[in-house]
Amino acid sequence: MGVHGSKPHKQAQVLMLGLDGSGKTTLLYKLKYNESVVTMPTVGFNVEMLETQHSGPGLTVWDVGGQKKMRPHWRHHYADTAGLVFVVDSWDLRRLDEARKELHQILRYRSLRGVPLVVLANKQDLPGALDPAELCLRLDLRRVCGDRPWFVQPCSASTGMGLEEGFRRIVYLLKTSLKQTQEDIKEKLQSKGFPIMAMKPVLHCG
Ligand code: G3D
Ligand code: MG
Repeated sequence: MGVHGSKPHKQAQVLMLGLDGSGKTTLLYKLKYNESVVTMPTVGFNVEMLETQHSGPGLTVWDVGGQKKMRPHWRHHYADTAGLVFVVDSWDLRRLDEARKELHQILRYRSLRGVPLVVLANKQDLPGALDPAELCLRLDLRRVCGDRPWFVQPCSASTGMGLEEGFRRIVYLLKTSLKQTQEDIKEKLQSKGFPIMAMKPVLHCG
């Protein structure tokens, strides 16, 4: 991929969620500016546009505050979300259960049905951090994701390791699931007696 700051012409909305302290803001700015920033707990949200190569859609990434009081606001972003990134602090075993519950609750929302998910297993630079396979088990991802396209990417927002791969993966899943979505729409329209000509592509991926 290669992620840059200039404005691309096709945009897909990516919602980045996770508990407070999991590293969302750090990784967004590491990815965008290759800079390590000193973060404060995010009140509200940060939003950045990331450009992708190979004719993929540009990504508008929403980093929404993860503190308990902020979480009820997450759902206001669901309707426009094309892809979901859930960031986990893989080192903080005490909060894994809380992360699992929040993630499961998010995935139950109707408007996020079938939306691709990338779990970023962050803080891999810390000794004792869970690896992706362990995290996958602890978050019970296989069961909760069902048919949803999903992937677990190990990363470190401190070093930058795995960040581009994670967002490249969401682009890949978006392209795949968009094809499915187009098929779903086609089926729905056909079943309602609409001609296929009435369908416009939502997003054109090369
Ligand atoms: P949030 O936006 O999800 O709430 P932040 O999380 O980006 O504010 O990060 C919370 C803390 O985790 C920050 O430390 C940040 O430096 C640290 N952090 C984020 N990603 C990593 C990582 O990959 N590795 C390590 N070791 N630390 C990380 P402080 O000390 O400022 O609270
Ligand atoms: Mg933050």
